[in-house]
Amino acid sequence: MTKPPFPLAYSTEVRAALDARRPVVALESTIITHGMPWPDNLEMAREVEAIIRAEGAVPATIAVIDGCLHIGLEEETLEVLAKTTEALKVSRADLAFAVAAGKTGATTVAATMIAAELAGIGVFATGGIGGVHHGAEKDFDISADLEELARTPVIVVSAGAKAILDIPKTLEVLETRGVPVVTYGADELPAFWSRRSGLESPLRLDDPADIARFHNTRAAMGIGGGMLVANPVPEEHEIPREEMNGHIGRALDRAREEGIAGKAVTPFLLNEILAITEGRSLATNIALVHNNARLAARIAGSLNE
Ligand code: PSU
Ligand code: MN
Repeated sequence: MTKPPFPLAYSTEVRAALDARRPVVALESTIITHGMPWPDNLEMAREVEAIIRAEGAVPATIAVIDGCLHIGLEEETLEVLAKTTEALKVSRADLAFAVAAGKTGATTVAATMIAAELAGIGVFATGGIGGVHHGAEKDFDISADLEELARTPVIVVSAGAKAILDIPKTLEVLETRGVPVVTYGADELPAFWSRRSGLESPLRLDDPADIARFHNTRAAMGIGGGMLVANPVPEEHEIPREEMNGHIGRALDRAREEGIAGKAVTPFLLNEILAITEGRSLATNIALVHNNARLAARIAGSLNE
């Protein structure tokens, strides 16, 4: 194999699976370093990997460690990453910066999609994507995740856009940029912690194999870009929308009072909501990531057929 032009490392398990064309699911690392507190973050990361293996696929957690882009993390590395408070949160703009400068960077949805495509991995599981923030008409805070979905051909399995976002505006941007939004098994788009958003899903599919077929058909027709799959959190773990709306409102007020901006907004809001709900939001977040990992593994199983 030719040497890559920058530091790149595959875990043994991922390399073997890719070579044998067995199903692989990419996983992001910002959710580990910036999305959940220690030690729940490590436990979540391990469980998600175990769920993917139990479904017959191989997990590829993606991160930049000391300037090397890792596709799949060995166990010890995952633990070091979960413990660090130093990791950068890297997106399209700064993924290469972390590599060039020898830094440790956790990959967002956007950066994970880039790495997945580079590795030839077609599907990726996360919690929620970034999107259009409330008040974006004033501060232009729109996540680079949306742009990435428009350009990079990877299926992103999420529980919808995080409910801290302006979901109608997020849907509008996705539509403008030609990103299919497919809700799995429901007509209504989910809203992360809640099964309902009050918005009809643009598309619906009920079978992982149909999602894979849709993705492959887009590629065959030369239609570029990725796809967002929204997978509603299981009912027993959801926090109903009416209740979440109150918590989210309070968290948004705090962010405004404290002048939180830029990359810090999403981690701040998640942390605030964790405190307000006394940990319930975290339990739901973990449950929905598990659920997404399972679906992503099933889609991955059909992608190469
Ligand atoms: N989903 C979660 N928790 C998270 C994130 C997603 O359940 O922490 C992260 C993802 O990495 C996503 C990022 O790409 O938040 C969005 O950040 P921003 O809004 O700054 O683009
Ligand atoms: Mn932002």
